[in-house]
Amino acid sequence: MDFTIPENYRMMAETVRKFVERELEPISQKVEEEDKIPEEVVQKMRELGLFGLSIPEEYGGLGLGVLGECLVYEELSKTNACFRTRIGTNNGIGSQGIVIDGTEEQKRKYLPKIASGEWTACFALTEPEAGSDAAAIRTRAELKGDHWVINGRKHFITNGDIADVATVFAVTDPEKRARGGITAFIVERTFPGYHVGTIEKKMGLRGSHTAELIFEDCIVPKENVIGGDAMIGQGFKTAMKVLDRGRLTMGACAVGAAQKLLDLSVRYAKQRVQFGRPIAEFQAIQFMLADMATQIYAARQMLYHAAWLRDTTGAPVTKEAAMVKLFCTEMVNRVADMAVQIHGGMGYMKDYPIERFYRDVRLMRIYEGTSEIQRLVIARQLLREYE
Ligand code: COS
Repeated sequence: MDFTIPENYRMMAETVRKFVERELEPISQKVEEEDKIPEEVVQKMRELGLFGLSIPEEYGGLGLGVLGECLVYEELSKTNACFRTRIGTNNGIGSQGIVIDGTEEQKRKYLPKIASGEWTACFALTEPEAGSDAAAIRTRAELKGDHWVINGRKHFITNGDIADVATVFAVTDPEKRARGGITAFIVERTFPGYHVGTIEKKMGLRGSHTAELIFEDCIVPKENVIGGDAMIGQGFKTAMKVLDRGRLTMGACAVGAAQKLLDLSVRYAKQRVQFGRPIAEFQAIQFMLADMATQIYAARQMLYHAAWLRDTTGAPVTKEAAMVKLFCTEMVNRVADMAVQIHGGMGYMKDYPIERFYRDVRLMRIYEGTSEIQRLVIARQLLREYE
């Protein structure tokens, strides 16, 4: 076993760590209050190549493997979560449909713009009646001559308000649905009939927006079916493959946030004096710190192993990705709870980042597949292994 992190990944993670410390962390509270990332900061993120971490070099990205991408996400997740969400859809769910299943022409047309951050990409699967049950989507696409006409409504779409291009999933054969009846389309914001609806009000993740996308007789050229004609009806599988990959990177976000919560908690416990000594000297606090550190260690090992497995074998690692998403996101919620407890009243105050992390990490157990869906995916794969 070789646990050495490749040098180029280590250097990239180090660059991002410094960028977080110098540029992002100092404005994390301001972004929270204004619910907006300043454009000049987004520009710096573009210059660092952060929008194209996962996109192959031949299409303008950095071409990092999943492990490299995870290391970067770990660092980026040590500050306000909106920063990694800003680049997250371009590297993950917004681009991966094209990276994994797109035609060469589609890759050449769209990926360079997504990788550079000139365009923002998003993933439009979820609908009011289809969340965990993704195959229940109602958005309909019908072929009329040389184009498709899409009608329907998507919601909770991360970066939906600012996206220039969306991967949109629509039913093309209502009989077949998940098995041959759902198709993935590349839909540009400027296509007729594409509308951004309400921006949703959330518990946290301020600075990052989720929005409704509404398609009213939206005209999409025939060549924008992801993967071309041969992939008509295969969109549900594309969605599942994209989510498999996203679940690993979500694990990295959880590990990074948990590490930051531990760092803040240790520092606070060493300087907060009660009963005449720093609270770090009390066993009650030490046990919480020990539990936090142990859980982070376990989560990080499984994350790196699953990412390495995916990079070296090229296999989808569906079961491992679901395990990573489940374990890491549940872990960070336990860690956040302990961090609040260690900080006491300060942990509940808005002047301090703990409260923000506590709200933001809660979403990780829900989006890109709830913990319950991860358990379902793991159990199904597991049972199949014993057939
Ligand atoms: N990779 C490739 N193909 C996959 C797959 C994967 N990971 N998972 C499922 N499929 C395929 C199946 O093999 C099946 O095709 P075949 O019959 O040809 O083999 C087809 O997709 C349907 O699969 P399944 O029967 O498992 O579909 P279900 O409707 O039972 O749903 C779950 C599967 C629940 C796993 C899916 O709906 C899901 O992931 N839901 C959560 C959605 C989500 O994460 N939403 C978050 C918002 S988007 S950010």
